[in-house]
Amino acid sequence: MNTDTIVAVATPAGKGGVAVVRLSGSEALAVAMGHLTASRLQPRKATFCRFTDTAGQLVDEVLATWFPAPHSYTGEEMVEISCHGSPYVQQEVVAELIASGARLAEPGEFTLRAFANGKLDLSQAEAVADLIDSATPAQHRLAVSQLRGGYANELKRLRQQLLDLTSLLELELDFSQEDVEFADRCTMLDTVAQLQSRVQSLLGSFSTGNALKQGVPVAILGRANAGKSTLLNALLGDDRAIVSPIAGTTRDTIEETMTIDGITFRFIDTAGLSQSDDELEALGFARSIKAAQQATILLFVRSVTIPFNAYATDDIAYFTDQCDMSSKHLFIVHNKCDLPHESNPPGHIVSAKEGLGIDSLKASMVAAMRKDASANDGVLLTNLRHRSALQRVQEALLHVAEGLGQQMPTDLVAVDLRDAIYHLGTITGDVTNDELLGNIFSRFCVGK
Ligand SMILES: Nc1nc2c(ncn2[C@@H]2O[C@H](COP(=O)(O)OP(=O)(O)OP(=O)(O)O)[C@@H](O)[C@H]2O)c(=O)[nH]1
Ligand SMILES: [Mg+2]
Repeated sequence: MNTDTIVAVATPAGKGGVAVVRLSGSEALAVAMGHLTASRLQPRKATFCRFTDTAGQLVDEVLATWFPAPHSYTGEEMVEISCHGSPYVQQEVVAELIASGARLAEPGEFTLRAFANGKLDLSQAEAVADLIDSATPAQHRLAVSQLRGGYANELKRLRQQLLDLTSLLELELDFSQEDVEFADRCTMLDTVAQLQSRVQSLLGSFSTGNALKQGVPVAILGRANAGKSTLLNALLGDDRAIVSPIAGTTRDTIEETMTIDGITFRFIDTAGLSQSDDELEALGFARSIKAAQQATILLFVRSVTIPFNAYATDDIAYFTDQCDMSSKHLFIVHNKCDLPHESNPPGHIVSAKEGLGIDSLKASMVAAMRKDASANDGVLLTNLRHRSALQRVQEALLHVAEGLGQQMPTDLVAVDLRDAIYHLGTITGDVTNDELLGNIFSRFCVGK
């Protein structure tokens, strides 16, 4: 691990009122003091002074703050210099500090050092990147929960339980000559089953977590002319898609995002089901199926002018049969309610054209996602890397359970258990390697 002194602008590139230049490393204070007119800096107190170049010329008037190790973001000696946000001044300040012995930081290097010094675990460091990227309240809540919340605690608890189990098994191995069993195999199997079910619910929360992070995919499905494109436009409050009385107007999927009550939705208008054997339509329809399979919410749109039992249920089954519905919501939308119609079965009654029932449909989608998000005590898996690691943990736990169930020798069971701990450790960074760290921290910007 490098401990040389690094420097970078922490604020966004470009012109601004103020810019913050950060220094971290054992020489941070010395390097900074070579350019500051203050006689000394007090710990964690901003000092107003001048920043001069090596020739003693004034570069800017600044505020400098010293964060003595280990009470800083990185855990190292740090100095933050707030200067005026002119690109020229920022560049000069950084160049001068480099001339005095600092090195330009790599992307994410400050956070990497925070991780290396035990200030954050790896999943928390990743949450910092998500927090910086978050643009909606839902994304922000997920990042904050991963940074300081239930998710990190849940991982810690899982790890502790796995470690407890391992130490029991290892104790047995130590006394293997004496043929004693410290732990009753049934109790151990019970514990493993509990662990499996916790990992399973974390894995199960991924589709919700990922949807909230990336935008909840909503597929607008149904027959040609049902009013799907009109509904898309009504939801967006915008004339996004072409609408016409000709069946088969929409040939390709059209996607548009919108944030409602803090949750981002990705609405996907699709080509409608039709009887024709037009080749282009068939291609478009294959995409509709794919949109349905990838969606979290399916809006099945029908026109109330065609009796429900005439076809609609078969159409719905046509989509749902091709999807794993266990983590999806199906909303039936009875459209064109401004026209004369028979009474409708349960569902949402709307007129996309007149804008009737649209707000209540939106509110139901928001409510469905809020409910999903609060399941599993609000602990949601959002990170693809964590998901594959947890899948490995789950495989290893399955082997542990089999081993215990089949009275396998203790040392073999212990191997699988260590495997589970290993994979869990890759999430938190208890186990790590340079390639993994490189992948994660290269996502950051310079200065974080
Ligand atoms: N009266 C009434 N007409 C509607 C309503 N919604 C859609 N329409 C009309 O129904 C026709 C078809 O609407 P679209 O939105 O193009 O239907 P679609 O489901 O996207 O059709 P395809 O793209 O061909 O699959 C158009 O003439 C719309 O004006 C509604 O709520 N009330
Ligand atoms: Mg359409």
